[in-house]
Amino acid sequence: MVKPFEKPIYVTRPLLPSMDNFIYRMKRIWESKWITNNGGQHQKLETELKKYLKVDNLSLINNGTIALQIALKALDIEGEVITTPFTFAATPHAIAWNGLTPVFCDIDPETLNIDAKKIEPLITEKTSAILPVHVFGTPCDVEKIQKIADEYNLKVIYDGAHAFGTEIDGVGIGNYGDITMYSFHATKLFNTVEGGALACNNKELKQKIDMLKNFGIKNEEEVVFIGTNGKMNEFQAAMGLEVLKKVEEEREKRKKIQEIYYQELGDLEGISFIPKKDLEGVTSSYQYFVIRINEKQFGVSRDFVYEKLKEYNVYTRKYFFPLCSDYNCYRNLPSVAKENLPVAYKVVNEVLSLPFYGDLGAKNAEKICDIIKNIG
Ligand code: T4K
Repeated sequence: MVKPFEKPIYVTRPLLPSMDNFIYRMKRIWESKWITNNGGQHQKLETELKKYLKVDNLSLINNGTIALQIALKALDIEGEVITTPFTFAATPHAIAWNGLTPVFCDIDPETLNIDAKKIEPLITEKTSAILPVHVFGTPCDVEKIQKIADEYNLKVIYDGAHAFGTEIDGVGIGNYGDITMYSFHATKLFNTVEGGALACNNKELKQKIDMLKNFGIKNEEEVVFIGTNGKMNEFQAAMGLEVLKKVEEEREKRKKIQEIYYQELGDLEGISFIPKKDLEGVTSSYQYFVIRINEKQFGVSRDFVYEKLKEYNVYTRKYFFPLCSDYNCYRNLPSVAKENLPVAYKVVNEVLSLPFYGDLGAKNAEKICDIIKNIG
């Protein structure tokens, strides 16, 4: 009989740096009296992340949601934006907050990313962009999406909130589309407490993003765009510089936990992994570990497993339940009709994000598997 955990086990925990190193950096910030607006820490982090993410242009932003809003502004997006209903609230909200209409497209049953085959029928004369999400860090079908965008003259903004470090055949995920957004929220593999960034492959666009995040200011005497305040401050950037030092070690720890989940849960009937093990050519972001539970085969539903795990003090998450297309604020859009989104409506009742962070450790991961095995 497996006993409940003494302390709660959450879906994730933030990766925290050495406190001594962080304090050392704080002292340097104090001495400099420069605490925001493109300071030294900010500049250093931007340079280091550019290398780590293998992108040519990167602009740090104060969080991923504002970054998405800025990306939409930077590309002068108007009218309708095709996106996925299987994502965090921030994705469609950024679209709607910019006065645009999200158009929800169904998802691929394997990757749970937007189904590129279903994008074309949703394009109207009002469509100006596609905003796919690399869900749980799995790359979208970037080639097919780009082909559609080229054919219909659409912009592509990727929500790469989960895709820090994701690569396709060694190419950083931020090199695809016009702009890619990263989130550096506390719950992400790499964090700056709150934070984010935009990657793009064009210097002029990076300059425009830099101005948009700073009120549209070009210089002391010229304000050239309706900008916002999307600046990352020195404390966030200092956190990022210290967290970055620990990211590789964290990825290794997560890799081991992932192996345990694969090994222990792989043979259970009715449990599958999202994405499938070892996607060819893909370097994982190790952001989430997600299973899909087929109630008929496993014997009990996803919701049953979620509730049962709570009794053992394990707090999994049903990311991304409910679908964004089910929120009150989007329910009246024509694209939310259930018959248009059959895969998304099925999948959203089957997914479960298991605890996944380095400090979880092998023993706890094994114990979580034992609990799950005894439920089914
Ligand atoms: N696009 C996508 C696809 C996204 O997933 C997100 C964010 C965004 C855009 C927007 O990016 P940001 O504007 O956030 O940069 C969390 C995060 O707040 C959110 O950033 C993230 N996605 C989303 C998937 O997860 P919640 O509401 O689930 O967070 P919360 O507070 O319930 O935290 C989850 C668990 O993490 C807790 O149960 C315990 C643990 N935790 C959390 C925090 C904040 C800690 O141990 N310590 C902490 O400080 O949204």
